[in-house]
Amino acid sequence: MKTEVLIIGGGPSGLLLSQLLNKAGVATVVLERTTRERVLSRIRAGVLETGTVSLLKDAGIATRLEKEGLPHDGCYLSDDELMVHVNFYELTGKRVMVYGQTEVTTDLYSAQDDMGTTIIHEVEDVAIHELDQKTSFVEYTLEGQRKRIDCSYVVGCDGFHGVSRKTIPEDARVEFERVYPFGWLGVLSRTPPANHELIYANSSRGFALCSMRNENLSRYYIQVPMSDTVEQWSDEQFWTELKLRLPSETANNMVTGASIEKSIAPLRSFVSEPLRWGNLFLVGDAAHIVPPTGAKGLNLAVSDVYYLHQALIAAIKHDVQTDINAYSEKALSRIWKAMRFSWQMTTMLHQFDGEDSFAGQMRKASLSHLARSETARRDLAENYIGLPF
Ligand code: FAS
Ligand code: PHB
Repeated sequence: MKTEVLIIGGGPSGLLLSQLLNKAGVATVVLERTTRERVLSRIRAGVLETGTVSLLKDAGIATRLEKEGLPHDGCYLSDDELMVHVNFYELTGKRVMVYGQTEVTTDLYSAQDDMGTTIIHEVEDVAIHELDQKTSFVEYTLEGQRKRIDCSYVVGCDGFHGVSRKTIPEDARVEFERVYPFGWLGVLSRTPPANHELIYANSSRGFALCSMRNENLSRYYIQVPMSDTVEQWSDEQFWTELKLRLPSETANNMVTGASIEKSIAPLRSFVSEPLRWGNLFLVGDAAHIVPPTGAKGLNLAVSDVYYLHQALIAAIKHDVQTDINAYSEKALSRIWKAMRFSWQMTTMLHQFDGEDSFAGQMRKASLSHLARSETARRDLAENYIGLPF
């Protein structure tokens, strides 16, 4: 088999890249390790930046998003009883869209079905070869048969644990990492959201987040030690602890209910440079991971797709190499700014093991400054709605 662009990974970045390239007449094949059902069962991101929404519109998959998505003009940050509203729309003229990553991936899959693109599921032992030749090839096993696809380009959209980043020789990679000593215990419940906009809560007991998927589907998180397991947290224990971390008015009015999903996600900041190795390009979580405190994970994957799809179309359709040669540097410039914002939000809102009382005071001072300074709120708003591509 032969194709122009071989995409490894059928998550949001792989499917969005496939959608945009096929719309421009570039042939692709997507190799996905697991099943479509498994991909669609993941509960991940919930907030879409303005740039993400417009690229999804360009990709022709925003119809349901425009109907069911919840536009949010701002969010709240709380510190015990203090509630600070950051009005993105007032401060930047832009807003964000609350629409789950699961829905985005569902919309991408159905658009890809309509387009009749090639997505091969349940592949095993993917191996990438001859990246320094004009034509590369990728091998994989499907139902016990070893297969091969020749291609002009390979794009690693295969997430943090994928094969593509590790195909770049270790001595050619520079990796930057910060592992946080806590995780997020997340709960999904068929209950009305605690607030009309998100609340990022700092408290003397640790971080909490009140988010949502729609008017009757809420998503909540609390910071927990990495040693915790989901089994240790009954629904009742979760709701009790969540309420203790929120302003009392929000806690008292909150509607609780049975969890329909409960999981613990680890938090890390990670970047691997460069994003290109011969005919191989890295996109999304294959190249970088952000703590979800800044709602950047999915949105960063989308901005990588934004840069790379344009570069690949220019190279394949018009034999222009400029953008493809500039991809790594251009994408990394935006990645590092989102990395900084996510790290800043995480350190401002979480308690760290063994920290002294000074650290707690610094968090309180940051939130008190945010309450009083429009400049500080504008800086947060500009980063949260997404820096320009
Ligand atoms: P993904 O990891 O989504 O997709 C990679 C795909 O590649 C997967 O389908 C995988 O099965 C496949 N794959 C892996 N190895 C392969 C191989 N060798 N061969 C073929 N296929 C292979 N972001 C936010 O903005 N907000 C959040 O709240 C948030 N919560 C998260 C919670 C968790 C538990 C995790 C893990 C991530 C979370 N993220 C969040 C980040 C997340 O949304 C990612 O940024 C987003 O999924 C990135 O998309 P992709 O780059 O497509 O990677
Ligand atoms: C979510 O709704 O899952 C969500 C929203 C904002 C974040 C992280 C997660 O920063």
